[in-house]
Amino acid sequence: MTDTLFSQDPDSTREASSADGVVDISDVMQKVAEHKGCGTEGGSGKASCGSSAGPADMPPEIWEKVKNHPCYSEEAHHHYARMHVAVAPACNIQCNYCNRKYDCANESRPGVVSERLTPEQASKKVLAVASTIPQMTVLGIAGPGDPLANPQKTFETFRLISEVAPDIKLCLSTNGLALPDWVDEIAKYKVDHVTITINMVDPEVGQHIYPWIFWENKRLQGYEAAKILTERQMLGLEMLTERGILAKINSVMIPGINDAHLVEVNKAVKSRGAFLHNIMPLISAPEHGTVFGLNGQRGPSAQELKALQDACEGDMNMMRHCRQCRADAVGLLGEDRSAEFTTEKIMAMDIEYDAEGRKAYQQAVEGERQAKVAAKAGELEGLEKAGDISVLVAVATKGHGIINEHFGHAKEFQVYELNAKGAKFVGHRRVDLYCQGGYGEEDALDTVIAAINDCHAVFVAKIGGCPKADLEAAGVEPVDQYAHEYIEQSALVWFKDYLGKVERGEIVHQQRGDAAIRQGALLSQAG
Ligand code: CLF
Ligand code: SF4
Repeated sequence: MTDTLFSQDPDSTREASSADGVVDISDVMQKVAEHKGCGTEGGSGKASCGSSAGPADMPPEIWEKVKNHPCYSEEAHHHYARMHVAVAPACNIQCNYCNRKYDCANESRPGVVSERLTPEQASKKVLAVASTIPQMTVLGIAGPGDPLANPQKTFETFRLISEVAPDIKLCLSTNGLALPDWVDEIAKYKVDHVTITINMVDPEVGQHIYPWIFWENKRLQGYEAAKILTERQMLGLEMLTERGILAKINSVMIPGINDAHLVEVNKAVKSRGAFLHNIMPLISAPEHGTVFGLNGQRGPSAQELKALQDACEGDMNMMRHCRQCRADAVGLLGEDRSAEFTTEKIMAMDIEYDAEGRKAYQQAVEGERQAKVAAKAGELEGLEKAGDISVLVAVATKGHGIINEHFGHAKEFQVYELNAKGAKFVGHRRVDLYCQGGYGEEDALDTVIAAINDCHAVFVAKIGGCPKADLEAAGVEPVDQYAHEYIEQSALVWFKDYLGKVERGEIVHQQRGDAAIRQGALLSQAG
């Protein structure tokens, strides 16, 4: 019976229903808890869903939903892409980290503005992207305002896309205020993945994040506004859980305002059946024109963010690979191909939707994934000598789980934690490009070093002599001998070599310091 809880079959939830047809929420929560299955340990073996869980770690019907969703599976994000269509301009609340000139900062970082689309244009864009990028498996609506404050446009877009491209998963992100009113519509269109941004469960905290909400034709402020918002968010989450729709919770970590409180948020959403919790850093710079940016409210450091994610991981699957992407993002999570798909270019494209070709491509990707997992498993032996030693390493990659990017071309570094349990993805760091048209930019190198300063080594496909020397001077070992090999396998080989040197007394293991999360203007439109 529990196996059917998350089935796409709308009849399946009836098995958890009482005689009058109303689902017993405590019954559902119990089943969710039993069915998380994927554990919360992270690490190399049985990893969390937000990390790299595989089919052995969860019920098959949940695996089917997450296996090629780049946000719901960390492992999938190396191989599969998502796209957003910016069809939802209006919003029904105000967040202090948002400037309405830009996209919804809950799900798309501030600083870039999306091209607004009609549902018809959006549908055409999805076909254009799907026929160009066969690994694009998920269509998300994430703004630029709140999708459920624009329900007609949002659901018309879903309707059109499910007709022309039924193999594409549908996903949406909302602030939750209007969610309870639309859960049945969400289920009707088979939107299997819903994100709610929940930054507090206590209105005392919430009033410092939300200056107002627009509710029942009135603008409400302060404590009263935050109280209604949290009640609606919790109700919406429970309703999603009752219907077997996977809910992810995004939370923005705002030091001094909700950082300590997010542990309570984590407990509250877990107890209501949330599948995954994504704690993201506040991005606030004065040039974004947000209340927090103008007030000088800082975002967390890399280690502050990791410590909070680690503290919550004991209770729940944590997502650590979010790129806070824009409302018209296209591509793998770490890349941005939106400039290839402007309305003008799409309208000029000759589009042929090749469902069979997409399927064949995705089967090849599955083979690649399995080879990568097997390679990693082969290096787990001998790690016990790590004892309490744990190190971070940064990796330059263009995707596919391979070290395949030059140091100077990297716009971000992926960060892995290596310890006695294995290798685990724990985050990424955006950086300024070091290589600017053939020469190295010294200022950019300083920001790269600041961004990976908590790492012992940086794995790259290639690196020049100058940055190599500067990295070494900063205590970060540049490693280029694993070019075009699997990330986790290579990192574990390097780690065992590191442990051998410690054992033989050739080096003394030392913890590294903290690192900076980049705050300024982020990736350019051209990506
Ligand atoms: Fe988009 Fe969000 Fe769906 Fe993903 S993004 S609506 S769940 S398809 Fe993903 Fe982007 Fe992070 Fe969002 S990386 S901002 S979590
Ligand atoms: Fe901005 Fe999104 Fe908040 Fe609305 S919900 S105010 S669009 S960040």
